[in-house]
Amino acid sequence: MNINILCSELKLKYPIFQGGMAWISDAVLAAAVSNAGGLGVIAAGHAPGDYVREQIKKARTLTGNPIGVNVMLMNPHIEDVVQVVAEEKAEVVITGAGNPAKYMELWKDSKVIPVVASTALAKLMQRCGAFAVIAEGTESGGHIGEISTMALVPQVCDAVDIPVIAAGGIADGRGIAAAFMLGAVGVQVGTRFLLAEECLIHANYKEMVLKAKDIDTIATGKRLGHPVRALKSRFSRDFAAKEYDSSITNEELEAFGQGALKRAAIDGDKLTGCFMSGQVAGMLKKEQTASEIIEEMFAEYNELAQKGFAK
Ligand code: TUI
Repeated sequence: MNINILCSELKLKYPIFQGGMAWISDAVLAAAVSNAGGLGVIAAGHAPGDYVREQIKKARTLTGNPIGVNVMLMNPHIEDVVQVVAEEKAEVVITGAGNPAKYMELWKDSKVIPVVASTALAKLMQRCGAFAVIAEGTESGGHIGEISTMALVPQVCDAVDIPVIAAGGIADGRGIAAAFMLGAVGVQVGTRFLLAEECLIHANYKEMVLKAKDIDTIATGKRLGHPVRALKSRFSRDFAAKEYDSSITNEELEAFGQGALKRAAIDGDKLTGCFMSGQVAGMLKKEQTASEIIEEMFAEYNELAQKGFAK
């Protein structure tokens, strides 16, 4: 590969970020990805600042390579987490689920890379001093925007002059090639890392990802203003049904979803857990180490490039 700006600026071997998945992306997974030459990312999710500090410190004992922290802006402990991330000087701060403009000055020692689901937010983030943006399409797992990766990435690339990283629907070398074709300089991958050996989620979660077919994810929660993509399950079907039930209040619906991701990731509860996943779950057939995942993806990409991207 030619000189890549993410690799040179962030000291990576490969221009791949591991997605910051709440209750999932911890120090162990992040360090494994960073040791494999990508950017490992610790997810703050809904956790308090102390948890985030402990995870950053732990990751530093497991890898000497750069790491990222994903700050989910709907976190109830957001002000604490914002401070901890500044104090611990993560090389990269990735934000999701909102607009991080008011925190950018505080994070001046880090490279700030907001996730955007629109060109408007991408332009605003460029004006606020973001190093890059992640354009995340609706194929992703978790909290999602409206636009597909195929349509979003080129429009964001045209809207800004800073580097763009593509996310959503990317799980192999073909996805990397497609991202580059759309103008991105790197990729963020979440769902495939659910099947990393270093990803310590409940075995039921991994089994559900392995069994999933192409049509087995569903987006719920539009009524509450934050749609979430997850594997079809008892919980997601119940949630979808309640969403159309006008006798249920938004507060009741919100309460029904409370803690559902933790019940999936930690307890493996197939009945009440929310197993967040992207649409690529149907492509994934095996567990591998983080290093094997990254090496395989870029070997596939390199083979495609060598053939001039022809079949
Ligand atoms: O944030 C994510 N993915 C997530 S966050 C999450 S935790 C959660 N749990 C329950 C409900 C909601 C969240 C699970 N997965 N991805 C990044 C992302 N950011 N996708 C979409 C956005 C986004 C959406 C709207 C970013 C900014 C935005 O608007 C900003 C504004 O206010 O203008």
